[in-house]
Formats: sequence, structure tokens, C-alpha cells
Amino acid sequence: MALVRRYEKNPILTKKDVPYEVATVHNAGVTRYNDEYIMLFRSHTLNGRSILGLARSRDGFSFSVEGKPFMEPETSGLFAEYEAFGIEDPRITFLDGEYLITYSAYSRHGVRTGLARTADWEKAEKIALITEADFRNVVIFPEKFNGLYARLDRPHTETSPWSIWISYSPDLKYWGDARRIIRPEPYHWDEMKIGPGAPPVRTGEGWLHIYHGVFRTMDGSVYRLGVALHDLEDPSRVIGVGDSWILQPEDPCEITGYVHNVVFTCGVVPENDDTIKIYWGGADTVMCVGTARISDLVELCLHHSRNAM
Ligand code: BMA
Repeated sequence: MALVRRYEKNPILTKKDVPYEVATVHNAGVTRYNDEYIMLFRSHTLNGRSILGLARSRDGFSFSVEGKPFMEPETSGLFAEYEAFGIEDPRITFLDGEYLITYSAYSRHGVRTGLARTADWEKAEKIALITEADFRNVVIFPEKFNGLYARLDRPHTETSPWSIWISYSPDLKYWGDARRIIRPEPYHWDEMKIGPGAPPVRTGEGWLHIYHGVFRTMDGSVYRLGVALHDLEDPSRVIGVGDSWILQPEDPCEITGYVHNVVFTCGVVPENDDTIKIYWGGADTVMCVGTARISDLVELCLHHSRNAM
């Protein structure tokens, strides 16, 4: 039985819904703000570089896009130097009364991670570049641990398969105590590389974390979604990693598009009824949504787990 139930009207957002010219709408971070859902989505502009747009919704399914982009590469200063090639794949964490936004910042120096914040979704303030080059997929936990912020990320390395790491910070700017905590599983759906997907969600049994995993085929790579459960007090301790994927490209808009065979998440929204809305980019071209029961995902991690390391 499918763990994630696709919304029947997918895709929920495409470039046709955007009032300025873009080539794609995908890989969005999503959160709640007052009685709205906020979707911060990535779009390729027509020079191939990415910007972030904002869409709002009352029900989490039907979104309308603001007239102007929400975040673009800076044109002067330190951020301009490191995001000149575009900003991508935003993740949103609500913590201490404000929304933290992490995103991939591309430039001639490589890809690193930017951090911005907003309290009201009118405008965002960029705070810091929180990784060096060769990091992506940074998600910040929505709570602190012994007074420290915690994040999951995915450094690139040539000496081991690309894995999920954790690190901590007293101030969101300086990060340390890094450890590798989940590795790809050989000859498995996520054997080539994995990366954090959406910021983790607190459940009774642990932090529920939807991640992406990649398998290389003769026809290119397939991006799927899986789930892991981290200890509530010590998120570096992985309780379980679901052995099977929870979502794979199957709908036409996931199989065909700018990059075929991709489902890629940057955001989930837990609801009050044991369900979670999972948002994903389809084929790096459109946005889709589905719902899952939190207890089903937890159960997969608890009782059908592969080794994390
Ligand atoms: C990853 C990132 C994502 C993208 C995915 C599939 O490496 O670049 O933004 O969705 O590839 O193309």
C-alpha cells in the first residue's frame, strides 16, 4: 500500500502560475504562518540560474504566487560574491518566533549554504553563509539541544559515498562537532547518494526526517524519498532508517520534465490529525503534494529499518 497518497490535482504549482517569466517551479520549502501556508519555491530563470518565489495558500493545496520574486542573489557585498550563479532549494524552520531559511548559494567558488531569516514573510534578511563550498541540503531542527542549534547537511567527498551529517552551533553562524550519521546503503534504492530533505518534525517516537536518495541507472539517476527517525534528545542518534522508499517518480510530471525521474523534497507540514503534507518538486519542473500518516512513517523506521551506518 502506498505510504504517500498523491493529491489528485497534482501538480499544484507550475510556471504558468507565476506572474514573472520563469522556466520551472520546484524544490520548495513550505511552512505555516498564521492561517496560511507559505511556499518558498525555486525557479530557473531563462539564463539557467535560480531565484526564489513566494506563494500563499489557505488549504495547503491551492497556492497563489506573489507578483515579484521573494529572494534573489544579492548584487553587492559578501553574499553577491557567493551567490552570483543563483540560489536554490530553500528549507524553512520556525524557531524562537522567526523563520530560518537555508538555501544553496552557487558561484564560481562552488556551492555553499546561505542562511536568511524573516518574521513576517514580507522580506528576508540574509544572516550568514554557514558552510564552505561543497555542501548542500542543510536543514535546521526546529528546537535547540542543550542550548545549541542543530542541523543536518550533506557534504561532497571523494572518499566515501555522499552521506548525511549533523553539526551544532551556539549562534547559527559557527558550526561544529560534526558527525556522519546516515550513509547510503549499497545496492539499494539510495546507494549512490543521500541528502536531508525537509527539516525534521517532532513526533512521539523521534524526529521524523524525510530525505532523498539517488540510484544510478543506465538511463541516468532516479531521485526518491525515504524516511529516518532521530532520537528526540540526541538527534545524532538515528533510531531507524526505513528500508524502502516512501515515494518514487511515477506520475507523468515526475517522470518527464527538465530532469526526468525526480521527486525531491525541501518541505513538509505536519497537521493535527496524525498526517503530514509532503511537498516535492516533480522532475525539477513543477510542485506536487501528497499526504502520509505520521504513524505509518514512524512504523517503517521502527520496524523495517536498514542500518544507518
Ligand atoms: C540535486 C539538486 C536538486 C535537484 C536534483 C535533481 O543534485 O541539484 O536541486 O532537484 O539534483 O536534478
